[in-house]
Amino acid sequence: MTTKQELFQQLSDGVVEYQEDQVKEAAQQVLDEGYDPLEAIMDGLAAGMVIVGDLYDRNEYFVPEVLMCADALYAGLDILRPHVPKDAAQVKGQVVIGTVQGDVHDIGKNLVKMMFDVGGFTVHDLGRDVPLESFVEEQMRTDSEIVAMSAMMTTTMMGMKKVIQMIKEKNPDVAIMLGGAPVTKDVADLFGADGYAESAGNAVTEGIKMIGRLRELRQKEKKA
Ligand code: B12
Repeated sequence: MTTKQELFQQLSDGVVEYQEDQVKEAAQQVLDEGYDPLEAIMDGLAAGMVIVGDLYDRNEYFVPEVLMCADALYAGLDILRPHVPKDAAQVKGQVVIGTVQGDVHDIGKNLVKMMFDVGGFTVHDLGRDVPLESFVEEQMRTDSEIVAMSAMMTTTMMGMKKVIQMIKEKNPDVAIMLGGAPVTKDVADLFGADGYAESAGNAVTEGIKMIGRLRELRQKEKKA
């Protein structure tokens, strides 16, 4: 019996050394041994990508290596993701999600999407490098309560502010959540967003709080 820590280490090492087969084997073993697939994704795969980020920052890795690491991570996610138990109690709401225009970083966005999905939300995923207007159009098409945007570069992050202005003009009731490495709570407040979460782990709790605040607001408006 291989311990949980050993398998999570194999997942993380496999992502860092872009060893897809090692990641696939360890992911399958996580399931065979009955360990928590969500924990394996966060403490194994995502933890490995954080190390990749450091190697990139230290110019030990460049775009080609990082791309292969991302492929290894997704190979593990494809095996583990379907086994993450879904909170099928009741649909908590609808979320439009995507990585903003000019930005192709989607690993973080896909982990947040997964958390909303298993958290019982209906998720409308626009993907990456999403034209700013598409967030507005998809929110109106689906009447989603939450619009969640991801950006991983300081340059592309500025597009979030434009989306918030466009959506709030059309429908001030929509709750807008921001996230991504360069995004902070202060930036989110400055841009006029309704919420921010540092990681996928607390994105759903923040989402539920935002919808709660929104519904309270509507109640007050009705009574007024
Ligand atoms: C992987 C990666 C890539 C991959 C992306 C593969 C993919 N499918 O995503 C590739 C190789 C394609 C890439 C390309 C580039 N990259 Co790059 N990349 C990274 C790297 C190493 C890791 C990012 C990652 O996936 N982390 C792991 C995930 C799990 O963490 P995360 O993304 O931070 O997400 C978590 C939180 O932020 C949060 N979160 C994220 N989104 C959201 C959204 C919401 C709503 C919420 C609530 C939370 C949330 O929750 C997530 C999970 O907990 C980072 C380094 C770093 N330190 O971040 C550089 C980095 C982001 N890249 C960078 C750059 C500059 C580039 C390139 C321009 C390089 C080049 N010269 O070509 C290109 C740009 C391409 C483009 N147009 O977007 C810079 C950005 C600098 C800046 N601040 O602007 C970084 C910071 C590296 C560096 N230090 O310079 N990159």
